[in-house]
Amino acid sequence: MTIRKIIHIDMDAFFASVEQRDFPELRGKPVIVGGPPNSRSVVATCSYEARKYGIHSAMATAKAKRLCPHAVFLRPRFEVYRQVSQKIRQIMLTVTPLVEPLSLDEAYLDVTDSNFYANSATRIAEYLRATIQQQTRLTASAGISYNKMLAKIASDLNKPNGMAVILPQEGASFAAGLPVEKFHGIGRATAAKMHELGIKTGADMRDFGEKSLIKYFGKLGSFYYNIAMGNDTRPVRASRVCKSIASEATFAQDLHNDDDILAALFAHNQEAFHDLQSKNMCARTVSIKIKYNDFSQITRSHSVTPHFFTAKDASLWVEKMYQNTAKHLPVRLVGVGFSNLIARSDNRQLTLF
Ligand code: TTP
Ligand code: MG
Repeated sequence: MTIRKIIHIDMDAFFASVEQRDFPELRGKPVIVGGPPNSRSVVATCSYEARKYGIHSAMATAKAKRLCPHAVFLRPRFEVYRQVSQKIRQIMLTVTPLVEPLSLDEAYLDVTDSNFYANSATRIAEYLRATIQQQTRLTASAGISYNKMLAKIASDLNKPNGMAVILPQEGASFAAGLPVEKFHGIGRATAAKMHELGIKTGADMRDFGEKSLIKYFGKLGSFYYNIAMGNDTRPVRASRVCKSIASEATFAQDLHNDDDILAALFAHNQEAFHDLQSKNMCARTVSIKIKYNDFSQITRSHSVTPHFFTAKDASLWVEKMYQNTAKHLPVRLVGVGFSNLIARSDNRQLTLF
């Protein structure tokens, strides 16, 4: 079995860093993102300046206010975080299609077969952190190892704005020395139960033995036994592939003439194609959809090989398909969609290095 190369990327103080980026007056200050401090809400996250006061995610905002009365409390702006998240996802997809997002700010990448930087996972991680910083003005930390569990633990070792590598020959002893509560997948209740059994570290877990772990923890016992030795065979699962991309809209007033309808179709073609590109995808099929004022609807599609290279290529077929529609009723909606999607090859990116 080949040894895998897994990278775990995790943005630093994500929501709070976005706020400090967008509002420079907040930089260097304790910033808390979450519900209002006078409510029963909790802290989503806080800046590293606020962490010095002992504030952390999931703490009651009222408590955070007591610990640091002069902190700035902000409501989350999810729309902005989602946009940043998409941007970092795109950057990740330039080095491998095997990207598994865990949350808005975190993902695993399997770069075992990546051609970048002579297949050096460390240099790929450096490239990702630098590119993320360049394109989003936010810092990320990275962990590099031969499985998901160790990569995730490694990304925490030099946080913020740092990275760490756990090599194959180091994994077992690293896991042996790790307190049980530091293993991801061992929650607070399980950790407490292990403590009662005298299990404090990975080494204790290993010595306790697989059979006994199964006896006390059921099926998960085997998983615990394996992670205790730094073994984790879970594959990186690429995020669900997007099946189609479309742009459409209903008109305020029905359109009657061909030129106007075609102009609208071209605009949607442009929009959908642009969306496709921003997701690093290519499409083999283009479709049009037209709804008439009697609420009937038609769709037409056309496929090419290997795929559409430009919006113009697709628009030629959009026009042809429209001209072949026989109906001549006023139109209330038009749309253009792309399907049969494939990931854009990385050749273009490769020349950048
Ligand atoms: P994390 O990566 O856990 O935290 P973080 O990025 O803020 O800080 P760190 O530098 O330690 O990685 O979570 C990412 C975002 O998810 C975080 O910015 C806010 C949100 N979040 C919540 O809303 N509630 C929570 O309990 C946690 C843990 C995170
Ligand atoms: Mg984070």
